[in-house]
Amino acid sequence: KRTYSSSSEIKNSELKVMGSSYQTDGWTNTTSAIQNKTGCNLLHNPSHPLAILKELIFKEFPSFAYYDSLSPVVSTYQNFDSLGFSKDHPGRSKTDTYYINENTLLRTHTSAHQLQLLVAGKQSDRSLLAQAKNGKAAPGNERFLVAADVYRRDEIDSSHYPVFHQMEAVCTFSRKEIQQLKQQPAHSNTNTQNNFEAHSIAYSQVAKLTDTTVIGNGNPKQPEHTTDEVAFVAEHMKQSMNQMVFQILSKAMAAKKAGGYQASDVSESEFPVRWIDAYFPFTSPSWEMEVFYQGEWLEICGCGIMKQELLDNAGMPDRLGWAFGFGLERLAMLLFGIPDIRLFWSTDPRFTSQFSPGRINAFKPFSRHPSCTKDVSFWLPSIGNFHENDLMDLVRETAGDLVEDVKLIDSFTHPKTGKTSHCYRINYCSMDRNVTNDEINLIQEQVRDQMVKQLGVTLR
Ligand code: FA5
Ligand code: MG
Repeated sequence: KRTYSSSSEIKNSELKVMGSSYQTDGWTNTTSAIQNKTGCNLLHNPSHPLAILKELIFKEFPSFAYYDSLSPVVSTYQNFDSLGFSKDHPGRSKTDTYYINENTLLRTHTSAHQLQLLVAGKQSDRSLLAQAKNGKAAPGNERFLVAADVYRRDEIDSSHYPVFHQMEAVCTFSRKEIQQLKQQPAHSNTNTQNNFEAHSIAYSQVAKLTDTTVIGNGNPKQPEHTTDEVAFVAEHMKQSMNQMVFQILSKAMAAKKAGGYQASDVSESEFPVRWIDAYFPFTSPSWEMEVFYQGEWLEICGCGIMKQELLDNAGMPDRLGWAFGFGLERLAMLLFGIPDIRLFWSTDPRFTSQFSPGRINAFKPFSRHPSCTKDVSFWLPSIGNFHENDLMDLVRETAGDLVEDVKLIDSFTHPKTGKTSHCYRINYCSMDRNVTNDEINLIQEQVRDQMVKQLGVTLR
């Protein structure tokens, strides 16, 4: 086990991810703790809450092709360039992204597959299309869903984990199709799936949902699109998403009424939805969908009208599209009443035995094992940068999943020397057993040791 922190250490070495070996370089920062997560495949266990939610979403889009086995290893081009991220976009930074090497990384979002799947559809690339689970890819990947694990260097707490899961949707239309769909009289066809009318019927059922969207200046309609086209595609997207959320919440409600839903406090009126203006390099206009849950607006999704340049690059200049990227954990936590994002990774039977395929039920919390906190105070290095995510990875690499959270609790700059001191509190806790103070002391010693070696800090 080692943390790849210094570029000299890892030159000419190899990193194995998902069965393939990659040459490392000065960009490599994928730790073995993260490497070990890449094959976990939580989405392939039908009794896992994330996989249950995934299947429920797939069912809401029966005419879409869907994918859930694409490798997390993608190129920098796929993850960033193909989506129009500028060369200096902060998302590309080593402090935010797990690189395998300069040109290869662990996808930070499922949008990394947008262009690749559109191109595969256009070129009838069998090897990729065959990976669609329901065989709906032919003739072109004009509408598809991708569920997958994504990786981001981030803080550690009950709602952040460096691996989480997203569901991407891409839905494209020819201009002719838009005209036809717009002219279809409402309620005319009960057999339509995923068209405008089907969703407008559903929309009346969710009329209580609020819509606060204003298309602001930084979020314009693209010059290639008419106002009418954008209005249609945006409406289709929002209604599809409202319908999906509504259907899934209805299932949760039904389960609750049937007596299978007790602990979690879901009720129809508790789930208003709103759309907030947002910015993404690959959609314009863009929005974030938020759900009101337990007194707070919770961001669950980013979405928007696809940049025409991406469709042009896919060889589909005659089509328009919408796309969304949902965070599965946040919706799953809400539906199943799961209080901590780390529980999704638990192998404790008290967690895993509570769920079964196709069923939404309330998680019954089991008693937590006692935790053990340790503080560490240090002076920042006088040369070079200190980035918090480096500390997060270092702690995770040393303590594994025993680390529950890491928080900055104090910071000050010495008036005379100008040196800055930080104090972090590390909370250690096991999901399945009691930890001893002696054992945690040993780990804390290793953490302190590595902080000096890897981060160049001076312990106090
Ligand atoms: C994206 O990842 C865009 N790719 C979404 C998108 C797709 C926009 C298609 C437009 C078109 P963002 O970084 O906001 O955007 O993440 C999307 C969702 O993932 C969030 O709304 C949230 O639900 C979830 N998410 C983001 N970060 C985390 C995290 N650290 N832990 C759990 N869920 C997260
Ligand atoms: Mg966001």
